[in-house]
Amino acid sequence: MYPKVLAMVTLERAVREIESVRVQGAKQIAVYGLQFLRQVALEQGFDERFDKIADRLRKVRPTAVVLHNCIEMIKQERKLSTIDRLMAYLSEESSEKIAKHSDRVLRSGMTVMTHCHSGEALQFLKHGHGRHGKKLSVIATETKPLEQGIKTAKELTQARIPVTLILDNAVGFFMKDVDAVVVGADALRREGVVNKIGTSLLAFSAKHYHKPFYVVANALKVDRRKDFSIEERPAMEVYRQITTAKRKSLHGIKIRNPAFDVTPWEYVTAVITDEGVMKPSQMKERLK
Ligand code: RUB
Repeated sequence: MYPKVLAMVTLERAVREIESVRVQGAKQIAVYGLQFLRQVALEQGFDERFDKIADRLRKVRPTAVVLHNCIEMIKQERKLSTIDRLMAYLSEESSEKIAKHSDRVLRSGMTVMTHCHSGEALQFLKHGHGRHGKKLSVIATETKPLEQGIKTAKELTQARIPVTLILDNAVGFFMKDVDAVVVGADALRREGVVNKIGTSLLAFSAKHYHKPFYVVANALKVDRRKDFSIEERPAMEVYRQITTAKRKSLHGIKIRNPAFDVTPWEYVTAVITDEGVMKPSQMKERLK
């Protein structure tokens, strides 16, 4: 089915890296996918085998829209320079532009709550803390079941941002102490912001305590797909976190493990994009 055994092995490895969440976050998944597709294009050009490989990659984590949007553009233009342009945009240009808006959102001394591990949200916070000299502190949720929040906490600590790691179910307890919530996005849709499961609970809690809720997302996260689904991950990810003794008594019990949820626009204060800080009304207009 795939052209070369070598390419197939490598493809399967790329799929595993994304599927296992070792490569995670919508932007990183896209950058990783683009690097792989660049190699495929160099080897065999942009023929229909390229399309098959691209389609296989984009289905691995179907909710995140960036890789999908990139593949659509590549299929139209069929040029290496398109891949290079997209990689440059994702790796540098978009984050530099997003960072410029940190003055509009971040103030010195702020405590920010975040969820999961969003490369874009973290770059924004690190930029504000470092280059703009705003001393921030962050409350990071652990993010069950895969605990990407620990990755977030480590990364922030390395950037010398004081961080407190909390359980997901402590969000309501700590919300009164934060000045803002800043999260990333897998997709910006008409229905709202798609991001790691539990994000909507931060948003509901933020609204209750009158705290601003910001989403950091580059323009390739705009999602106009009709065919959209929330990825449901293996029950085992939930199951293996339950102690062995308790697991034995769980036979016959259904476990659900959706990876993302949708936060309706009415809970969002603004989306910080490389094209500007957008109000939900502007985003909705754009998504029409
Ligand atoms: C990651 C997640 C991130 C968004 C945005 O989920 O929900 O908040 O993908 O990330 P998972 P980024 O760990 O399941 O991939 O800002 O890096 O694009």
